Amino acid sequence: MSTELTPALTLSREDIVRLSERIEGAQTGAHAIPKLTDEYPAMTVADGYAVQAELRRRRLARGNRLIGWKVGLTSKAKMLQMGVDVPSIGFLTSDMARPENSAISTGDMVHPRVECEVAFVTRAPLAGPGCTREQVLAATDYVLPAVEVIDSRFSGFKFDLSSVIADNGSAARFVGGGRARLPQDIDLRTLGVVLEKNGEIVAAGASAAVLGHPAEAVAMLVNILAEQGETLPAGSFVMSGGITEAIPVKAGDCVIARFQELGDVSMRFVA
Ligand code: OOG
Ligand code: MG
Repeated sequence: MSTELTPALTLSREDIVRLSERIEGAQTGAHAIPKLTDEYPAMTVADGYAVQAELRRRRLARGNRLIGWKVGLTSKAKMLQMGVDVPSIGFLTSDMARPENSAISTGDMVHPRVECEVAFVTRAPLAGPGCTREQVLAATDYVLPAVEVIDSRFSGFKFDLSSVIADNGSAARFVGGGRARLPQDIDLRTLGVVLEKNGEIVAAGASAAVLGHPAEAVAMLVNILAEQGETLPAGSFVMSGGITEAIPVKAGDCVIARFQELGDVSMRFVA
């Protein structure tokens, strides 16, 4: 699996700004747009990250705080579901956080889906290249269970790697909860998770589905950040990627992710 940012940029600065405005418009208007590669077939991964960086700059300029990062497409189930087999990263800001047990509105999203993820909170800075799982575990304050609500801004939830990176990895909302645990107190590979929607089990898996060990995904994130000249500061919240395939949700749905060792994370969706 290569995450190298080659070939380099093909988009002009004007294109990057225009595409970030287009994605931002789709986000705020909750309407789908064609994937970016329909118009820019030569768009590269580096172009995608340039659009994402501009989206982040604009989000922070509006007063939102950077809380951390997400890694996506880190499990076989997710890669198969989306037809993209290279992990990608996206940023998480304060406006995307939702409390556990809360009502999450679907009216301001296009076609939301939920994913069960192991989240990490760091207590020391991490920098790549060459960041390892061991370094991630040593820098981890605690782990906790999380549900990510993803919402591709692209029609039919269909995209390629460059487009989904530009769209901030479909990031929309996230809920952390359950029980925080020290990483050394549990086996982070064998954590089971059961996802229930309206009382029925709709997905189940184990944490090793995420690159063999979810801390591996955090190391990959740090190394992708390094390719962009960035590091992961202490106190970051990082979601390591969906363990199972993502499940669509609509207004009226109740979702509970039940994690072994880490407890439950629940939410309901309203119009
Ligand atoms: C891309 C984001 C994937 C994950 O956990 O794998 C992701 C998508 O599937 O829309 O967040
Ligand atoms: Mg995810």
